[in-house]
Amino acid sequence: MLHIGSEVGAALAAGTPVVALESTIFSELGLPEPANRECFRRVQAAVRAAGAVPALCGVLDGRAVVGANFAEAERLFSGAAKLGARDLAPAVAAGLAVGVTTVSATVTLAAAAGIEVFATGGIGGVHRGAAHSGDVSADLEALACHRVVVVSSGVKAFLDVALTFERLETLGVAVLGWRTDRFPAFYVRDGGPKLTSTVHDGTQVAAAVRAAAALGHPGGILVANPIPHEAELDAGTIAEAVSGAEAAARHDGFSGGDVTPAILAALAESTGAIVPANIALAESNAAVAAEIAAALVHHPEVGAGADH
Ligand code: PSU
Ligand code: MN
Repeated sequence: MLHIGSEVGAALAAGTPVVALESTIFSELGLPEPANRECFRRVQAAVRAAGAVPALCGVLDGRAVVGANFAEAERLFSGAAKLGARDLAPAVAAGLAVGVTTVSATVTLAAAAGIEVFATGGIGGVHRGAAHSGDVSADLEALACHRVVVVSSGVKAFLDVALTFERLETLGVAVLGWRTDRFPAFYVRDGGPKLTSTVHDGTQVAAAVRAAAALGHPGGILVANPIPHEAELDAGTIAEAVSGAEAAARHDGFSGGDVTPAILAALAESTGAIVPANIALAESNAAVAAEIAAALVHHPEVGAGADH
């Protein structure tokens, strides 16, 4: 039911650093064609350039795949079924042909496969208006209960960043700013709440992972890496695009798991600079994740990513 690809399996056995990748962001539910494939090409190149092996995750023919090969990746990129953590078991049991995994599902699979580091663009979180809709991404709960380091540029721009940050605290997820003391706001470097921990390299994150394991901390660590300076967008433009995209998704009556893809698609259409910025931050997060994975491998006493 859990299939670990041959390159990833060999890397894990040999102690080569591995970085897990979700597949939703590389499907058309995350980015429009052909930017989705371009994003994957750059993300996996960034992981490899830092000496780590990428492990693209998804569900294919009723198996949860960790480390999709080239042909499997191609199938995932055109996948239309979005799987969160709770959807994994039913999808596998039903023999689903193609399902792309979100952050929550991928973190679950990474933990099951013994992969300690995961990279994405932005995690899901508390949606604006959640007091009414109750829409809170399963990504947060997954971060709280699996010992996996997640590297993201904060949370997606259209969420309620302050409420998401509060929820991370409630859930006990440690948030480390990567060379920043502000929680990044996805397309914009600053703008988020003040952080209590800042790290400057992979070794410092590895030390935090080691401490978390030693102290019995049950869950993961979120490393918040701001979008690269040169790719950063204007906060005003983003605010406007986000309200437009949100209103469009609401008007079209999307609910549940369809909300996020609908807003992402509307955003991508609204402003030309959004997709390149999304790719740039995902690529940067991949490089940071690979550095952390390498630091963990070089400090083996840091402890394996066992679940509680
Ligand atoms: N952020 C992006 N692109 C994406 C996602 C987030 O920039 O494709 C995806 C991730 O897979 C994330 C999911 O886990 O959206 C969250 O969906 P929801 O809000 O339905 O939990
Ligand atoms: Mn949701």
